Amino acid sequence: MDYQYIIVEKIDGVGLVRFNRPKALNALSPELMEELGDALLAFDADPEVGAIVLTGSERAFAAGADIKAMAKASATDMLLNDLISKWETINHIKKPVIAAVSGYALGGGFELAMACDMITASESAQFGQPEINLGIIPGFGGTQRLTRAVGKALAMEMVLLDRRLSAEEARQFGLVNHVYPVETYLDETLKLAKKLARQAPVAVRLGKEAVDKAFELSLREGLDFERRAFHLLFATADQKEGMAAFIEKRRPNWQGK
Ligand code: DAK
Repeated sequence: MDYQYIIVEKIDGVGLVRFNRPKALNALSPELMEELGDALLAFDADPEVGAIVLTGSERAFAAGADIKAMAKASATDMLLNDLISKWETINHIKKPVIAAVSGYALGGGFELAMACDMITASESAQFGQPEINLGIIPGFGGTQRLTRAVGKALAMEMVLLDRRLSAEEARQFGLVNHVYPVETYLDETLKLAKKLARQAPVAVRLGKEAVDKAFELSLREGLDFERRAFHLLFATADQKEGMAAFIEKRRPNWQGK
């Protein structure tokens, strides 16, 4: 598929999406988000792909939603122009998605990264919610996902005063899995993604769903969900194979069934 604002590639079971608006620091325009949604759904449906990586450039993962595309919008324009469904696609992807962040991850760029399952960062990564400087607030989870990770005090400072987080700070708060040198962050992220792509696919899918439930359900409901998913995995060929391989002291050969 030919895209104008993203570049997609498949590498050893990993679907890689690179944002490609370098002059605008990868500002997430409606057109880019439409292409991203399309690419995510295509990778999610592709049996050759086991994990997905989203990345930008060394200078910018993404400097936010495209301010120039929003500047003149009315409240009803924002409500009716279906921005939401383009952004929401990320929340419906079944395969694990890693955001590989270098440079700016601001506003919607940071929110998009937080909607992924893991974040890796280069040492130059900078995370922030600068919307307050534009007279608005975050609109895609920045007041919710961020607050759960960093707590109320720091979230208030970030949302109201544009306090930014370095890569290392974000790692300490559990927002970021790993921090790598700028030169290697993408290669290291691809290694992590290839590892994910080699795991038992049905167990990965249910594991991702179950961890996500921890943010959405009560503990009782989350535990019930986990138990059902655990039982369901005993209906898979991969559970039989995984346990047989352990006993026979060999590597498992997953079928994704
Ligand atoms: N939008 C459009 N263009 C942008 C941009 C952005 N967010 N960020 C940078 N650019 C453009 C600049 O306009 C400039 O273009 P030209 O003037 O050359 O044409 C070019 O990228 C280079 O930027 P600078 O010249 O400013 O570069 P600097 O190195 O001096 O500064 C910077 C880099 C990242 C600090 C600065 O560009 C900056 O502050 N950018 C804006 C960051 C920001 O405020 N981001 C938050 C945007 S609001 C929602 C979904 C999402 C959202 C809301 C709702 N729903 C689904 C409901 C999200 C909202 C946002 O993200």
